[in-house]
Amino acid sequence: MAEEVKVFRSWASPFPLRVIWALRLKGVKFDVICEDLFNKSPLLLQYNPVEKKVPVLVHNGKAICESLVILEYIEETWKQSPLLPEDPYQKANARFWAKFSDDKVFQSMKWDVLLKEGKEQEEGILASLQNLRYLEEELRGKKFFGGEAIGLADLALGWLAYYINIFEEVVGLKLVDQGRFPSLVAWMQEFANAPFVHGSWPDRDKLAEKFVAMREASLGKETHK
Ligand SMILES: N[C@@H](CCC(=O)N[C@@H](CS)C(=O)NCC(=O)O)C(=O)O
Repeated sequence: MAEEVKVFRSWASPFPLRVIWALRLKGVKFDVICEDLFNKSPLLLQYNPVEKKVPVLVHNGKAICESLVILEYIEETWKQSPLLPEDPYQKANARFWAKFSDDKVFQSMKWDVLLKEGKEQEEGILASLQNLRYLEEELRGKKFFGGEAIGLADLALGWLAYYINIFEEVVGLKLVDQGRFPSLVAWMQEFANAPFVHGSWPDRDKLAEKFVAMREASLGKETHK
């Protein structure tokens, strides 16, 4: 019997892209269900009743939520093209950087740089630059966070290769440049060039429009507090 593999995503979110990339990289066939997050489908609510978020992976009727948890599930279920090294220490390291992506890099960039202004934004910029410096140091001398091949940390951080440039444009500042972050810039290019990444990014102009609207709504809300 054919396997059922479905990915619930939204058009703009970077998190489902991790799941899509992992499945493509491993050559697993899947269907995509694109959710309107302002009008979530009964199926999404059924499959992710706790968080009600995308991504959700549905594999033969079983739902798995949280993108980093889904990546681990994919890795254990489809063994080809491994995302994690054998060595326990290196494995722990890859998981550390994947978590760092969500806990620090995404947090500081989206919530503090994109959606704030003034002092809060300045602090967000400093925090973002520090986080990027950590990534730069980790990457130095390596092609990918996973070494010679793309691994779990690369998929987790892959959103940077596209979204950071749009965040920068919307906010009107440059965070990542060749001079300060040569390894990171090279990694962003290598990652974006990977065959499984091609054609996966959301429309750039539409994303920029969405982030401008989010920023305006966030600042508007704050000034009327
Ligand atoms: N930590 C989650 C984050 C997922 C997430 O924040 N998804 C957002 C889209 S960017 C969502 O579905 N939001 C819907 C909502 O909050 O109602 C993951 O990695 O899967």
